[in-house]
Amino acid sequence: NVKGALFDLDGVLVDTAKYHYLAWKQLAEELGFAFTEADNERLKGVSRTRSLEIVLEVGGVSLSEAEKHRLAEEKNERYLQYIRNMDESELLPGAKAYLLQLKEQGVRIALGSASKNAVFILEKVGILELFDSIVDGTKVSKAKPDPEVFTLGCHELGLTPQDCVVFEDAEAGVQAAIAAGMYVVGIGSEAILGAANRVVRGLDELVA
Ligand code: G16
Ligand code: MG
Repeated sequence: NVKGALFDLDGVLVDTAKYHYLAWKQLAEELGFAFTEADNERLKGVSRTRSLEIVLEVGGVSLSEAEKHRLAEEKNERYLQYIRNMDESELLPGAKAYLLQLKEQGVRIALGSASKNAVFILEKVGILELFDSIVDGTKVSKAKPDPEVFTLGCHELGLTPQDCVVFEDAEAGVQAAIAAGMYVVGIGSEAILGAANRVVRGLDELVA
């Protein structure tokens, strides 16, 4: 019987991947190379620092730590310009309805995201108050597929892994949930998320 639900942010509740993509693409162009949507798939669920390394790898560019730090800041400034205009209409189909449904059933809700901008985004789209716990990129040191983000969320809810279900769109996130000993629902395609206990196209499929 489920007592806690842990949600990834990007790709599960909102589609921020498109804004991450625009910001990384501009950075790549500035550095003189192209960055495609296919390349962008590799950044999903991955931390900002690791994302930059992947982008630079795509362009065959190597830089000093100081330069990398500056570019990561620059990318985030651009990203913030995009997400500052987000509103409730950018919630993915079924996201809010499903959160409300769980709340009604007495299920406790936590966020498990790699993003350092998670609270800002939840506030923008108007669902921040639905969360009992927020575990984001400012709280964890180990990235998915490490289970830290979900283990901490479950702990903050005062529950055990067997009580919790994770909703994830990224393969590394599904692996993290499995490593945490939790039931995991993949959001996306069976081909990519086959390791999950169940796969649905979106949260709207789960709304009663
Ligand atoms: C999200 C995105 C990643 C992004 C990461 C860090 O993770 O999927 O592409 O690199 O957050 O974001 P920020 O630069 O805002 O700290 P998640 O875990 O919510 O899917
Ligand atoms: Mg995600």
